[in-house]
Amino acid sequence: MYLQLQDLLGDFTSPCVMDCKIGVRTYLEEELAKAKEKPKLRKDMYEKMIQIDPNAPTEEEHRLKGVTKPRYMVWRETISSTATLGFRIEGIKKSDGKSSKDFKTTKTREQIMQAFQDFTNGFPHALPKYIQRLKAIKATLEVSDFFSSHEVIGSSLLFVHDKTNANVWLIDFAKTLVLPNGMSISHSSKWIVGNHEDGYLIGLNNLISIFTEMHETLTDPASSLLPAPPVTTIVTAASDISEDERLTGADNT
Ligand code: I3P
Repeated sequence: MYLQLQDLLGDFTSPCVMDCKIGVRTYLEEELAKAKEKPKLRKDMYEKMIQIDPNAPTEEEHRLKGVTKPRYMVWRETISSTATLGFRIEGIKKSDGKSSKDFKTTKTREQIMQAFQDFTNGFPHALPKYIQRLKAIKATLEVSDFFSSHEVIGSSLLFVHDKTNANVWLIDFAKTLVLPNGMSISHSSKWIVGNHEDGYLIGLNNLISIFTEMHETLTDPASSLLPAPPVTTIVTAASDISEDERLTGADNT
């Protein structure tokens, strides 16, 4: 047994990097159950909450100066695009080394597109590569036994490009857990407590749709007058690395 590590930025020169956390839910059902059983107040999360919106905590939370973790995580999901689009931008680092994590309230499709435009500005070759890679990831996930039997929470897609290359990888599997009792999930159905759905494919489909719309607008500016294209089913075949390698990034991380 061995763990293979690879520096994802190794083949890039002055790369631009973006981390998007995927899924409509960012906490485990387990965490929710624990918090219900034994509510633990987090002062740090209360502080983070009031920094963004002093009116977000309830009167009681203000009085206690604390919120539970699931309460904070759900709030974070609804102020960002997680709850509606199934992903959110966690951070972006540009080629000049400047980075920003100021995306906590980046919520609408338009706001996301603006941030993606800023991220890819000056690197038009990145858009078709990102679309191709996202479609390949989707094709692989849709036939993966690993994916259907695991809930994938708090995992990210890492977007990396420089002047000549662009790629996307799956990263962060600390909260990727095998489902109980041989259960399987669709990753695109609505989550209700107990069904373990994570909305991973909702996020992936929206990413494909947004990058596709941006690419079409760039190659045919008149198309920006048309409504957003529907999410397409996958046509791209995955490349020839094994499923495990793709899912865990073992060939790349
Ligand atoms: C953090 C973010 C992390 C979460 C962390 C939160 O909030 O949601 O995903 O870690 O919990 O504080 P924010 O992005 O607003 O700073 P996990 O995903 O590992 O739970 P933590 O403080 O308990 O580590």
